[in-house]
Amino acid sequence: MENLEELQESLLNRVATAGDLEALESLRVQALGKKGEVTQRLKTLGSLTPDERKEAGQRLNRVKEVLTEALDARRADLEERALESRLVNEAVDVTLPARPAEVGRIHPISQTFEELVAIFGEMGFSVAEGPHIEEDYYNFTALNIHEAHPARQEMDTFYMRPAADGSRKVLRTHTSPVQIRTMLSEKPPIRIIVPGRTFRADHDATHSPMFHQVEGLVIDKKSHMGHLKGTLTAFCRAFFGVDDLPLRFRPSYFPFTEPSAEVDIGCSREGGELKIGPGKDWLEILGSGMVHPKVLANCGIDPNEYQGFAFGMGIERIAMLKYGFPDLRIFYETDLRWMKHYGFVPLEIPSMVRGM
Ligand code: 2U9
Repeated sequence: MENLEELQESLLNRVATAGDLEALESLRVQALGKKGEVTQRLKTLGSLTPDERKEAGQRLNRVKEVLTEALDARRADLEERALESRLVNEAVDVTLPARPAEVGRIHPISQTFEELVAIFGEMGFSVAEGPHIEEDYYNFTALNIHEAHPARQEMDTFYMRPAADGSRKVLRTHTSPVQIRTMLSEKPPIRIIVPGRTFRADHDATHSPMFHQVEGLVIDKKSHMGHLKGTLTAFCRAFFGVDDLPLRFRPSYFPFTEPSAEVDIGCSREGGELKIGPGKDWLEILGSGMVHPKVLANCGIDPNEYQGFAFGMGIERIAMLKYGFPDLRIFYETDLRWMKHYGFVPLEIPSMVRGM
């Protein structure tokens, strides 16, 4: 037992220099495990005289106590260091932005599209879509546009090469053929908007050979002009963000609606600047009317049982009015500097709750 002091010192040294929790545990087993150095010595106590045993036992137990304390302290120390190093290595910088700043921008036409969907969606409309290359029947005939109607002339319409049977498809001149397809495939009540590309042979500051329209259609047993006026008033007020925006309904003519009305919104022009809201002037914004009974009949809907209203407007036109673009050609120039300035930030999706 003479070298007990040395043993204790050597064990304490090894505890102090154990580099990690694993080394410390193996040291504990070497000293205090079943075959450990201290345990082995405790086992030899039986061969001593009672007095020697008492003294040696006390000393050995003291070594065991000191060693256990040192092991516990070192373990706590190593655990704390391991935790600290994990905290450093796995640190998350909560001051970093959640996602990188968006570089791309939403085109004003797409933004206007989303605004239309948000406003009419809130009113219970769903969105319908259809082909750009259309049968003559769906684009014209079913809509009560007769063979001799000026809209059918080559001057206004892009025709495809004739098929073997002489029939010619067209690039749709409005989105109305989608409403025809919907009425043919779905039973009323119907409440849809149809935003999309349309094509007409026209090109100047306010016309483009490809432009976007949104049309709407409601078919039900008791739909009437009052519903048409209410729907379009609510839409224009929400879209332009003017609660008291006045609307004027002027009698008009379209082959597919009867009666028909063109709709103006109030505005004022002061110092060359256009302001949308109550004022002295009016701006034409959309066309509308009650769906012609012949059009309903063409789609297998009994005009004696059902009636409906429809409307249509140019998306470029309403975007130009709302955001103040003077010339629509800029929309198609794919000018990135313009997009950076006039484009909209992604994820700021328009909604009736969050605003347009
Ligand atoms: C069906 C029945 C009726 C859609 C309508 C208008 C009036 C209209 C123009 C506005 C400017 C087109 O972009 S524009 O040149 N549209 O004035 N559109 S009513 O009426 C329909 C459509 C489909 C089955």
